[in-house]
Amino acid sequence: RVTFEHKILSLNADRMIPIASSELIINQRGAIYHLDTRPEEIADTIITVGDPDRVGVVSQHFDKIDYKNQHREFVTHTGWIGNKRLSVVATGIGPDNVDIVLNELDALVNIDFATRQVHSTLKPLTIIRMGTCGSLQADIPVDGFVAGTYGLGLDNLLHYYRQDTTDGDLQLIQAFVTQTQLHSISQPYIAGAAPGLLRHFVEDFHHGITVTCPGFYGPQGRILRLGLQHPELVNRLTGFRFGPHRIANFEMETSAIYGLGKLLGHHCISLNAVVANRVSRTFSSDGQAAVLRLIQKALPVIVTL
Ligand code: R1P
Ligand code: URA
Repeated sequence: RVTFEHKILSLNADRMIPIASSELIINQRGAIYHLDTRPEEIADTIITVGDPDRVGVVSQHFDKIDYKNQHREFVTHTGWIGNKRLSVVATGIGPDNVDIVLNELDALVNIDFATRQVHSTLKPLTIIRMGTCGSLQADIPVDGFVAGTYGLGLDNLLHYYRQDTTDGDLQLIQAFVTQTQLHSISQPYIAGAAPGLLRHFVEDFHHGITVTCPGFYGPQGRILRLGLQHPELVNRLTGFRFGPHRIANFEMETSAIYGLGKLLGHHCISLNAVVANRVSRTFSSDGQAAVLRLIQKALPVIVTL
C-alpha cells in the first residue's frame, strides 16, 4: 500500500517514468549492482551483519540454503529454517555501506526490474541487524546483549534524504547536542526501532539508545596517537539522560538502518553483542563466542516473526 508518508517521501511511486539505468543499476544476470542479487533470491525477513564472515556463521543454522551470492563485501545467503524463508546479508562497516544495502534490498522487493517502475503495492521487509558494539554503561558488561530502542546517528547519511523528524525527536537531539557539545562537527539524527520487533527482545537484552559513529577510533573517543577534538565524548555519552532514555552502546550501522528503514517503510531492529566496555575499559576474551550466543538466542525468535 502506498501510504500518505510514502506519497511525500517516495518520489518515484506516482510516476510512470522508468528509473534510468544509471540510477537503478541491474547487471547482466538481472541482479542489483552491489549485492549481485536478483529479486527472487532475497527473503522478506533479512538479517544484516557487518562482518562478511558472519554470514556463514548465521546460515550454518539454516536447514537449507538456496542461494549464495557475493560481490565485494556484500555476501548474501538465502535459505530456510523450517518453513521460514530468511536472507542474511553482510553490510560491511559503516553508514555509507548501509545506504547501499538498504536501498538495494528495497529495490529488490519494491521496484519491478523489467519495467523499472515502483510497484503500486509496497512490501515492508523485516530487517534484523546482528552486530558487535561498545557498551557505554558500567552495568552493561562485555558479552551482554543490547537491543537498540533508537539509533542516534553522528554520521550525516540521513541528511541527504527528506526526513519526517517529530518535535519529540528534535527535543531529544537538542538535549543530546547540549550534553555532548558536538555542534561544530555533527548534526545528529534519530530514528526508533520497530516497536513490534523490540518487544520480542526483552529477556537477556539491555535496552537503550544505540549511537552510530562515523568511525571506530576518534569518533568513538579512542586515543592511539592522535589528539581528539572531543576527549570527553565517552563520558558525555554515558551521562546523557532524556526522560527515561539513556545511551546503552555505540557502533557503526544502526542509525542508518533505522533511519532509512523507516523512510522506506521497513521494520528494523538492531541487536548487538557487547565486545568492549568503555566505562570499565575491558574487552571480551572471546567476542566470536558472544556473537554466536547472540545468533543462537535471536534466531528462534526471528523464525516466529
Ligand atoms: C567495528 O569493529 C565494526 O563492528 C561493529 C561496528 O558497527 C562496525 O561495523 O559491528 P559488526 O560486528 O556488525 O561489524
Ligand atoms: N564495534 C564498535 O563500533 N565499537 C566498539 O567499541 C566495538 C565494536
